Amino acid sequence: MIRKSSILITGAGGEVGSQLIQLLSNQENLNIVTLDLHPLESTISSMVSNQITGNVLDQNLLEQINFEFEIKEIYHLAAVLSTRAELSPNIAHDININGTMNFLELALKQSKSQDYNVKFFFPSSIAVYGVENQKNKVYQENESQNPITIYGANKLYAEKLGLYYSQHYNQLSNNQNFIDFRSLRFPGLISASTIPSGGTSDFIPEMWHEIKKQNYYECFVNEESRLPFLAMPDAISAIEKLMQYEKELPSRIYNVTSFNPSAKEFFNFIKNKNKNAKISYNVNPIRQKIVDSWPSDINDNLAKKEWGWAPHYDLEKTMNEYLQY
Ligand code: AKB
Repeated sequence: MIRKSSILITGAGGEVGSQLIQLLSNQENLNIVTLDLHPLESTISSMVSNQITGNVLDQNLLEQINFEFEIKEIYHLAAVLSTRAELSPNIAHDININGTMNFLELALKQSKSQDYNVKFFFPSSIAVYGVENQKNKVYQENESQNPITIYGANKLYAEKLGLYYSQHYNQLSNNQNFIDFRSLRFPGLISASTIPSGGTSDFIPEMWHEIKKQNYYECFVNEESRLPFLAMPDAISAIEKLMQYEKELPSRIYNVTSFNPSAKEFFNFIKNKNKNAKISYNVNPIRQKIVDSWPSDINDNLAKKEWGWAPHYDLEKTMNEYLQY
């Protein structure tokens, strides 16, 4: 074989990337190639075949990846999250859009050279939604697509790029090869082992980790703030199930969720376990405005219907079995 048959994970050092590597590394004869700005932690790097440290905007690097590997699947996780993106919309656009475009183009090149539709996983977000009243629930994926953040706008446009490369491109250019784009609109994610940074839904995972460490958390949004959430194991199994699904996926882009506590409700769950837990609220107006524009709940019936999605962890299970002190 001229090129090593592999799967490629960008943003591999992030919360989702490191957990995804742990899952995929259990597969026999799977060469995992990773790309991240920073070297992976040693426990994770030991699970991958090739660790590349570099930038998703580096065209020479992408040429080198295309030359060396025969890529069957791409998990493009590299992104600038919502709060951090607001600090520099240009950099966010560059990474979130031009970076994604680079890997869609790589996937198309690989599809053509292998005569095989490379599977492309794209982590979208509830940030694509913009609701007038935070208490609003989004019932369908085509509702309320009015993001107020550059991150949400980036994720929405990147979804459209994915549909272009997986549907319209081959129709317009009667090209036989295209990519098999699949996307999940992730809610907030909470991991027992890692803490997110740069996101706005971070107040829930931060609360748990900070109180675990010092019995206290200063929350950057008000106590009524409520967002849809998934426990990290469910997020990873949703990616696995969606990418392994072999029947047709008409919609390609799906909401997934499980529980949606308010900041106050989540704190009370922690307090039940840790009587010494304390919280204060120091609202950051920008982050509060972002949270208030996101729906307090989303409907994931389309994912349940089209590929059998079903979360394992509700809030009770998450607090009693996954987030154990
Ligand atoms: C963020 O807060 O930016 C992310 C997300 C909800 O997409 N965690």
